[in-house]
Amino acid sequence: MNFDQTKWVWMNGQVVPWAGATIHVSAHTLHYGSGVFEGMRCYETDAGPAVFRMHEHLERLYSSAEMYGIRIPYSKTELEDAVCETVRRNEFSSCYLRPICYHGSASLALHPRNCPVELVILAWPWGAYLGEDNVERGVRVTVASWTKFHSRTLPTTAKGCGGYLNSMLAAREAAAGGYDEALLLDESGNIAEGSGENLFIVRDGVLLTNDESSSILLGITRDSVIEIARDIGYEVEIGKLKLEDLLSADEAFFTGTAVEVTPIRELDGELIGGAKRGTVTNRIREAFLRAALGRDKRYAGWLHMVEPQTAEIGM
Ligand code: PPE
Repeated sequence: MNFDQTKWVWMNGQVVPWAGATIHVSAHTLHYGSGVFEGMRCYETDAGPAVFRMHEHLERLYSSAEMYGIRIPYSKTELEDAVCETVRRNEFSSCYLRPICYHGSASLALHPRNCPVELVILAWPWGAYLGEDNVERGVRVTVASWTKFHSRTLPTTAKGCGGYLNSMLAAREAAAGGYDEALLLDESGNIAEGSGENLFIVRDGVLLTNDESSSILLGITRDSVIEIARDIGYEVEIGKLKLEDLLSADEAFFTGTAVEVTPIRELDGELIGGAKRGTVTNRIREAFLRAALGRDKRYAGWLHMVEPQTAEIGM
């Protein structure tokens, strides 16, 4: 992760130097996690940088904000322009983007009624989230002893800052045990998701994944993979997933903006699908990257070009 390559930050309507993008230690969000955020990727296409599914990510930002009673003080178009400006000002051809909207400083009562709503957009270059080698080899995963929070605890479909303490505990536990990533189960013991990813299983050529009834964040990569897989001709079934489904799977992979499509090699020391290479996973990963890089016309609508376009994207 390279923050040192970022020069500019979009903060409350203005582009400010990285070092000047600060908030006060009395900010409500610092104490209580009262903010919502998004993670998006901007890819380098032949027609210039393009933000993958910005529309859906911003829709989710508004909906996360609504669930926490935060009123975002900008229109969708203003935010789209702000995201593009952040990429342009930093002169990135590709990057990760992190819009975050939070309660600032005014009071530390739990109800943030007097606290201003602030919005910041960060951008930085971010390569393979779980390591370059792991994209090829697959990641080693452990089942977390922490349970994924239930939707009666916090809205699981919202990307709320405070909710990530749950993911952080699981990720720390996995790292302490020498694993690459944690898998969290829901309150019923079914699989929920990784600390920052959704899960797919491949069994007999069919893709299986769960939904919000298993306390997951409804990932935009998950949605893209479901569509891409069906377009290739794979059947995709959505339902509860148990650990035994994962252990008996032919292949398994994580999806998420940061990890894109990353194969899972083993779960707590058990190899998934033996030692054989995940052919379905590879096909899905390649098709996903072709879409994100603007090399498949069918998915051109998923790309938001950073620079205004004069001609259609060439394929
Ligand atoms: N579940 C969780 C809990 C999650 O955080 C993410 C994204 C996903 C599923 C996949 O969602 P989507 O990106 O829309 O496909 N995690 C973001 C943050 C990861 C981080 O460590 O930070 C991400 O991938 O950008």
